[in-house]
Amino acid sequence: MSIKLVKNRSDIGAGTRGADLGIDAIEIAAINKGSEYFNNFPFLDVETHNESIYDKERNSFAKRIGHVLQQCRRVGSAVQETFSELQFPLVLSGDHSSALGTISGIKAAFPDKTLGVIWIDAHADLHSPYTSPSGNIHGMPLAAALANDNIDCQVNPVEGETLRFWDELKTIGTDQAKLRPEHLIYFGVRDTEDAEDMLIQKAGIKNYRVEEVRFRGLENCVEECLAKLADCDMLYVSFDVDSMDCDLISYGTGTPVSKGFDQYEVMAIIEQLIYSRKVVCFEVVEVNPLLDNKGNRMAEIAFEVLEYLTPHIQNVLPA
Ligand SMILES: [Mn+2]
Repeated sequence: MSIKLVKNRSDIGAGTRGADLGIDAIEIAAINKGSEYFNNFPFLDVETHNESIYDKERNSFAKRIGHVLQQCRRVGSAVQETFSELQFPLVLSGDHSSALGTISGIKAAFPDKTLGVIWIDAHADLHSPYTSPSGNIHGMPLAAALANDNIDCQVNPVEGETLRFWDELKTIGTDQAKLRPEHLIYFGVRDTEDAEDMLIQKAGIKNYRVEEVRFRGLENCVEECLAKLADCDMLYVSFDVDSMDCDLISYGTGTPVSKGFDQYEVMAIIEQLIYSRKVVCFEVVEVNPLLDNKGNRMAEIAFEVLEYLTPHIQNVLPA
């Protein structure tokens, strides 16, 4: 078994343009470092719908939802196809709405296996069109994966096409929820809205905050996280670069937040997860070089993380 890169240069789930350039920024960081990384792995380019940012008719509660749905289906098919070739999908995406596609692809490939998700992010990404203040779907992938509308916190009227597309988003690749709340664990979430906080509390979703990880020790927290996911047959690790501290690292991401992890903490968390031997897919998202205040720094750090973790993934792949 070997790694295959799935490149999904889509940013239509974000509110700010430029995350579609994140993958190329990471590749340029690799080239400038003299690395052959991107020459060493087979890859698949997922077709995109970035032209849909020009659509005048957009639903304000779930912007470009028809095209995001189609993009998630494409990512899901790419991930499922990668598994069918007995390869490990290492997904590089623009905005984080992609993760619903990735999760759908994993569940379509392994419908009878129980999935655990480790979400390393400053944000909970738990909004639905009913609760979202922005209508940007990169804040909604986990609500769709959990098939939870959080209707108790409804503020937006959702109807017609938006309702139909949202229902379709929740059922890509499967006819039911792809993920159970007890099988979702956050690392580094620190910028949420009330509706998300209420759902996190009600569903009992664990969030390892940056302070907790530092105070209790990173290894202890990851070990406990893996114990909580003991029922899961397979794990998906989703790394949003905004989980890192924007003041320390860079503002090169759509929704930067301070007081996050540094890259070494992220590398150590994911490395320990990999050695559970249950990680079947890893994804890196939300590098936006147009917003970078330090040249191409965010992409350089994202590549540092990728380059460090890849041999560890290879170490645990079946021969
Ligand atoms: Mn995110």
